[in-house]
Amino acid sequence: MKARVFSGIQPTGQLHLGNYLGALKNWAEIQSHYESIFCIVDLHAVTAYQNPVELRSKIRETAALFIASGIHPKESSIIVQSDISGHAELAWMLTCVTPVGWLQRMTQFKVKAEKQETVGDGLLQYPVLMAADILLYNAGIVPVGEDQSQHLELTRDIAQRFNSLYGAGRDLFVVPATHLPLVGARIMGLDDPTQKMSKSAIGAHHAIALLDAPDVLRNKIMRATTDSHPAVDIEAMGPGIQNLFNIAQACDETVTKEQVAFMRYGDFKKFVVERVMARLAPIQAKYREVTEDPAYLDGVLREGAARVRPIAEETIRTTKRAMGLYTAE
Ligand code: AQP
Repeated sequence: MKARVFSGIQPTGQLHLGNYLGALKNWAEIQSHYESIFCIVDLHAVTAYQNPVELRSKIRETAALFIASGIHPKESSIIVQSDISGHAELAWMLTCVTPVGWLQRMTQFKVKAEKQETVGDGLLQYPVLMAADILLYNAGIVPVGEDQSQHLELTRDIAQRFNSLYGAGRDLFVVPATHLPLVGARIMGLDDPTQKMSKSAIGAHHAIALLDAPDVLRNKIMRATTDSHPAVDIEAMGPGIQNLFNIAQACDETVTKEQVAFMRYGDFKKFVVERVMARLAPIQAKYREVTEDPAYLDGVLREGAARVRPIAEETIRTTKRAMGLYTAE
């Protein structure tokens, strides 16, 4: 039996190169080795206010981008989180075994809470819902970018705590492992290479969206923040140059440091533009094809949900039984 993989992306903002290189590309590469479930995590998205009309369309856009990035719907199950009620149900059961101090320590919570006047409970609970997503399917492997490592560590802690409280000597939940990509685990913002590239950052030149037109992405890369050196010094790359190099190498694995040594920054940026364009052009073409037929996308999501629902229902049943909750005989 193949090990099970689970991962997800929020249908918020515009999916960017960090989401692709840190997550989607990795998913596409490993999917055939595992039983893979890839999820559009809309319940996570609403931990911050989302315009309902936009959210509905972003869910479809994200599903289409999964397929355009190389996720095969026949090989992997593509699902929407709110379509499977077990995610929210299990999250409640896990909430009840999670000390609030564990959640308050999460870096992402602290960073996001700082930016809000009133902090919603959902933002604090975010990593418990993420644990529920993974444990619902007893996924052994979770491919994510580096920014999610801390949440994964918390998922392991919650699983272990639940097992020891309710497992009666056995492991009810598989304790999952993190799978980081070798290159591209942390892509930084083009305008500020000390900050992770992020959908919610506001700078117009911060992120390369997967659906950016060629002239838009060229412009963003050519304006990327570097440093005052004239040419690439491969022994001492500043954070901006290092980030652009990581992007080029993650887009094209044949790229080496020697290839870019002593390149003047303008030429180096053109070199990066070419690698990014070559990587994104087929994704954009496939995206257009997939979105031409709305019924196709609905079918993919329906099929994915039908495939995983029995797994989710079984986990809910066994978890409820273990906790002594009511289950109809
Ligand atoms: N900059 C990044 N480099 C590498 N991987 C990244 N990921 C996100 N940013 C980078 C990975 O993408 C997956 C999905 O992320 P998400 O949409 O669920 O939430 P996020 O990590 O919070 O992504 P964003 O873009 O930063 O969204 P906002 O701004 O809404 O918080 C994850 O596997 C993540 O590691």
